[in-house]
Amino acid sequence: KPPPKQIKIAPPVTTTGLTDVDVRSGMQVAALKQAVTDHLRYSIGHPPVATTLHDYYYALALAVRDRMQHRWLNTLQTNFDLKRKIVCYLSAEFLMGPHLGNNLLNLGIEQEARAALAELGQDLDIVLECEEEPGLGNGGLGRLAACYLDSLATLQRPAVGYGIRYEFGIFDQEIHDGWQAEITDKWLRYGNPWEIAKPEVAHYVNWGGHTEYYRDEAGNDRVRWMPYRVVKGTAYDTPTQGYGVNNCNTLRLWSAEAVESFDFQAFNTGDYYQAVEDKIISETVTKVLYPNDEPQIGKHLRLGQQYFFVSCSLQNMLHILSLSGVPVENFAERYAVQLNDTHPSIGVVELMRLLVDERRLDWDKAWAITVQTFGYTNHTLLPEALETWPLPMFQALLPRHLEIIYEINRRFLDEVRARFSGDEARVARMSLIGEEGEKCVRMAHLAAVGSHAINGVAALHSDLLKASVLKDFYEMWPERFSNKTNGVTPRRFLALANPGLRALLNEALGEQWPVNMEQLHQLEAKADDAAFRRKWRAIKEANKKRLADYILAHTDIELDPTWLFDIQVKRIHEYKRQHLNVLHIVTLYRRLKENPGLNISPRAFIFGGKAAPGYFMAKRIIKLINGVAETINADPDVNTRMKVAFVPNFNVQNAQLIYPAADLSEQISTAGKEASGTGNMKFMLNGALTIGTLDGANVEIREEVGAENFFLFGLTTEEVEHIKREGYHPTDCIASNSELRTVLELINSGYFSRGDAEVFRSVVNNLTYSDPFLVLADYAAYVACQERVSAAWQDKENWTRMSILNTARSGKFSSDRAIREYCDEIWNVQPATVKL
Ligand code: 4GP
Repeated sequence: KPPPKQIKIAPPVTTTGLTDVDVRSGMQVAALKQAVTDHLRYSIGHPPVATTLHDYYYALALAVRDRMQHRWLNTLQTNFDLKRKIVCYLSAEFLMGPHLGNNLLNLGIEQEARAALAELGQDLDIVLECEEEPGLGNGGLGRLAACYLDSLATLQRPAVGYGIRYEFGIFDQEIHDGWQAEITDKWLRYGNPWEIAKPEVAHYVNWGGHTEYYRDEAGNDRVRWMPYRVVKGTAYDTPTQGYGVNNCNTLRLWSAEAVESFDFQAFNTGDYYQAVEDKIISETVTKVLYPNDEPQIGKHLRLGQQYFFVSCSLQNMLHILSLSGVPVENFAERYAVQLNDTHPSIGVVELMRLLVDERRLDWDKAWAITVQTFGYTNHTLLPEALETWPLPMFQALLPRHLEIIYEINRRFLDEVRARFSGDEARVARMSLIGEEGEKCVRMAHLAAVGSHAINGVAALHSDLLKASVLKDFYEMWPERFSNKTNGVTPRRFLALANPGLRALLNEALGEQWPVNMEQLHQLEAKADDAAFRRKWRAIKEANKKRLADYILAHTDIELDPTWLFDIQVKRIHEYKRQHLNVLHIVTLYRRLKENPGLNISPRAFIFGGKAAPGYFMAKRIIKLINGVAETINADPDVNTRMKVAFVPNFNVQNAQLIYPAADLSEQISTAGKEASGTGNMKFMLNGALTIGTLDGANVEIREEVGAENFFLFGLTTEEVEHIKREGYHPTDCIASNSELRTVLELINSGYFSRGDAEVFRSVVNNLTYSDPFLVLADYAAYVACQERVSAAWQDKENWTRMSILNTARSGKFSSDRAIREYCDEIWNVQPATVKL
């Protein structure tokens, strides 16, 4: 066929005088209004009588996406032309949160969009609430990945986030009679305007079967993998827009599909239904996100998910490399691949397989490329969270990978023996294969061996990593280790979440602070200005009112915005010690009952967070919080001075209401257990004071803000280890503290469970006889520290001063700082300016 004739099409002129180009890319009110109207008509297609609020959300989202599309294509072209090295962030989770508000902010068109909708008779704030957030993550690590994508685009670094398009994200939490109920998260139910399906971008992923050896044309021995099943992964792209720049990067999520033609056997024998069943099996791979803190769940499928997305991603990188005409030998010069925890660490083996079996590189060359390509971030020291896979299961799913692991291990252990000769105990400890008990593949070891850079996520955590779980690896390769303290994006978690404070900061500092958080230091001088403090307080109180309205609407609990808002929101986990918080609440309750005249600062205790569906103790803790809330909130002796509320379904959307409303941020994990925490940073940014242990990034928060502006309590990591070594007896804590004893007895009596003494027995027994996270050991110090908080709250002016200083000194915790460190010290990735 001859090529199509080139003709020039003039942009059509619409009735409003706007050209088509404007309607798709114009940033003014008229263009946006026309774009929304067009999308309502041509993309959605409901007649006016049937047009819903959700339709307006969808139409505006599409209009915004058009604007991003323009920037996105320019970014891809620029990166291609400049041949820049690209960051590939491999993560099983991306907890992005609602897109619309953030994209309007990053594009700088919030006011225009608001005005355009107003002209159409709609309120932007109400339209924003229609968005169903993509909950493709459990918590910390998934949200960190999302913050990092925001910073990568804002800092103009070429980057792709590679992950999984789960059909069902993290469950929605409802509270039924105080208990958590899990509801399937059907986030794709009404479509997803942010993603662009790319059915032609597809890769094939093998599963199971066996391997065969053969000799190639050149006489070299090679291996062929004869799989039992082939699954097809197709790409869904979500553009991620930088703030105040044209750069717009890609989040590429893979979705599993059956390979129709693969099972011809079944088709040929007429077994159509068998073939359809296989199709269903293939498609379950990306069905659902698994919880991160249930050690045994969905093992087989989870490994399948990990391999699936990692294989698609690496194949995709190789494919793009060859499109660019770059030889495969230069892979590591073009890609910096970061492993977000061990979930994608099978990538080390998969890249070896692709290079050696498929591209026929020799082993040493392939290994050098692999190690130079990968970096590994560890997010937890909890032993039960360190991934291992039983050998038989691994072999059944990935037979070729197990062979490659054996070969990597053989060479690696030779190196260990050469360095530490005679130390066979060390060899056994470091091996990629665990041999004590059931044999298994140790994914953290694989990640450490296959990466040139290994990092923890806060200074303390990185030190503990070197001293505990990865000690042997540190002794082997000290130069691979570094710390990269986490950060959070100030765009979403300050500018977007706290518009009142944003306006005040703009007035005080100009408008550059969201990309230059060190400027916040200039606020320090304002902390002594009484008029500024008044404005600061008014903003906080308005935020508290906004949250109180939300809580009233969702729980029927009415909170007074003039009270101290004391907030703990995060996953429910014993090491995070929500139950320590509850013990303090019950202590205060008893004190008030016994001494009605007691002078306390009135407080609202607010909780939020999901428990893994199979985590018994965490689910009891939710019930306990709600039981205590029910009793206290209904008790007229105390409910004018204290109340308790559990916000259901903690997610990114309601987090944006919660952080700005906090006076006090609860960061009370057992020292040595919380790798970093990022909620602690979001609270600080919004001017909350922290009550916390010396754990994770709390240590650095306290360093930045000053000890006098931080409520510190509790055992240190060394003390925790010491006590555990000596033999910890929680009963001793109870024997020596009659108030603690009474509190535990009250809980155990059924007082907070409508007389049913069974409900909390397991919690009380666990604390009394085991208490693995030293709740009772820290109880007295915590209660005493809370008294200091109450006293400090009485001095409003000084509290406000401290609040201002918290925001003023939070600059270090911007994800921009963290991403600069990764780019400079691990990835070696330079900015690329995108012009339109
Ligand atoms: C979390 C850690 O528990 C948290 O301390 C840290 O701030 C966050 O990662 C980001 O680094 N870990 C997880 C997980 O979310 O699944 O292990």
